[in-house]
Amino acid sequence: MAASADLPGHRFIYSYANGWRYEMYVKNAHTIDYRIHSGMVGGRWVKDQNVDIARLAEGHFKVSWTEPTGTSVAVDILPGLRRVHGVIFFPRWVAENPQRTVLFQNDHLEQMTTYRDRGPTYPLHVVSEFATITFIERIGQNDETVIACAPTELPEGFADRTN
Ligand code: FER
Repeated sequence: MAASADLPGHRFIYSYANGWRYEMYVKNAHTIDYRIHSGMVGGRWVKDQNVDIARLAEGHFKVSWTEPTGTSVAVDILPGLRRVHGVIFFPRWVAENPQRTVLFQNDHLEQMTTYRDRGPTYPLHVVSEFATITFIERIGQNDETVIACAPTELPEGFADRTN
């Protein structure tokens, strides 16, 4: 991917240093769809999460947002260097019961905000990790077929592809 290229319309698969593997499709300038292939909340997937995208420099973007669960995330993506750095701020209730968030979140939004409002929120569980981008694909914006099933429903080896 050219260093000057923009994020929207791209799919990234990346592995954090702690072993957690994530897939993000930047659907457009303010929306992502994603799947979590492994890690504390492996199996979770989300469409139409509103995000802020800031271009910090040529080839360096920061994507940040707050989930309906109360989890906040700030991810720096450097496609040309195949590098990511993510900071995830989990509320205490997610750290204590991560499996409650392992689902297709769009079908359970009310349940998630109910958990969020019940808490406990603090102390936050902060995870700060570097990741390596293992797969980049330029798809185009607003394609609803890119993230359209659970990680468990994908063909064997889907997230293992490298390029
Ligand atoms: C990421 C780190 C965390 C990411 C999503 C999350 C799509 C979401 C975490 C959660 O809500 O559990 O790099 O990319």
